[in-house]
Amino acid sequence: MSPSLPQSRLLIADDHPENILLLMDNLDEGCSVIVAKDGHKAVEQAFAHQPDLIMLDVMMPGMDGFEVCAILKSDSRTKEIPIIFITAMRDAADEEKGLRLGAIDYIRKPINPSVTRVRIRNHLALRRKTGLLEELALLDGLTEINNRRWFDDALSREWMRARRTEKPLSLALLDIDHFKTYNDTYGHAQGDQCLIQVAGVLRHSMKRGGDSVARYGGEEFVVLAPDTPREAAFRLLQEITAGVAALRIPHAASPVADHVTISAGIACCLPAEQDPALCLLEQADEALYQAKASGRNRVVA
Ligand code: GH3
Ligand code: MG
Ligand code: MG
Ligand code: MG
Repeated sequence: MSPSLPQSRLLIADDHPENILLLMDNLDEGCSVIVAKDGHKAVEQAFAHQPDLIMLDVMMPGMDGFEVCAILKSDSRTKEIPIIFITAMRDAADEEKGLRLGAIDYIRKPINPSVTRVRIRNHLALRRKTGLLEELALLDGLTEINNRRWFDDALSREWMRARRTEKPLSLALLDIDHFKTYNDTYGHAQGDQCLIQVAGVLRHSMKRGGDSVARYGGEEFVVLAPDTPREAAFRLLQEITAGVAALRIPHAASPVADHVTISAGIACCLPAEQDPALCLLEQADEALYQAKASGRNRVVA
């Protein structure tokens, strides 16, 4: 493995230490290994360390490898981790069972070390690619901040968390003022650059761990601030609007300033069971409409 590749973390679960050692001797450089000597330990280690790949024996005391696989595949924290069975169980029915449980591969003991090494390498490369694609699927291609798909999940996640913790959840919709005129004046490519710069200000304004920002679509962005009362959200959004104004991106055709400005609408609530998360978006949209109607370049909460 080339040294520029990131380290891979492997979990090897087998009740016979000599099997673990044999596998460890045949791994590429750059792999770190966590071991488990029974099924319960394997589940525990997988949850604790989120390895990139799991090599799983079937016959182990307590909980067998099939049970381990079923547990890991049904938990959102571990279900994407590829599992390879490495087992002395040679029946096609067992192999079918393992693959049906979601394992990516099934290798019979005694292993062929060099073949096993290449299989592991290939599965790790595939995992890396899948992980990259999963990350890209949640990012906006132009601004490289989170996209709408990411935000939809984040909103329902935070909505449920806020219901549990009984803490107020704030959401703000932000929209660039007179952006159509900006494109008409400076061209679409320059418009794209403007979006990238505005997104940069938003990203750097997220100083608190739980706060997040996404491109909602077009020239609209959304900020989600858990455990944040309305006044604190208002201050955050005022900082953001000031930050965008401070970029001093020239916008000669704007009726509100000689540079690019944004408007924002804030909604804040303590989620109640009967309300859908979407009502927060609707309220923020209404506040944004008021910010636009009352002159733009402002925050309405
Ligand atoms: P308002 O102040 O009311 O928000 O007016 P506006 O002109 O900003 O609003 P409108 O919705 O009329 O126009 C939004 C513009 O944003 C139109 C569209 O071409 C532009 N836009 C949306 N996505 C992109 C993009 O990815 N790149 C560029 N350059 N422009 C975009
Ligand atoms: Mg065994
Ligand atoms: Mg708009
Ligand atoms: Mg706009």
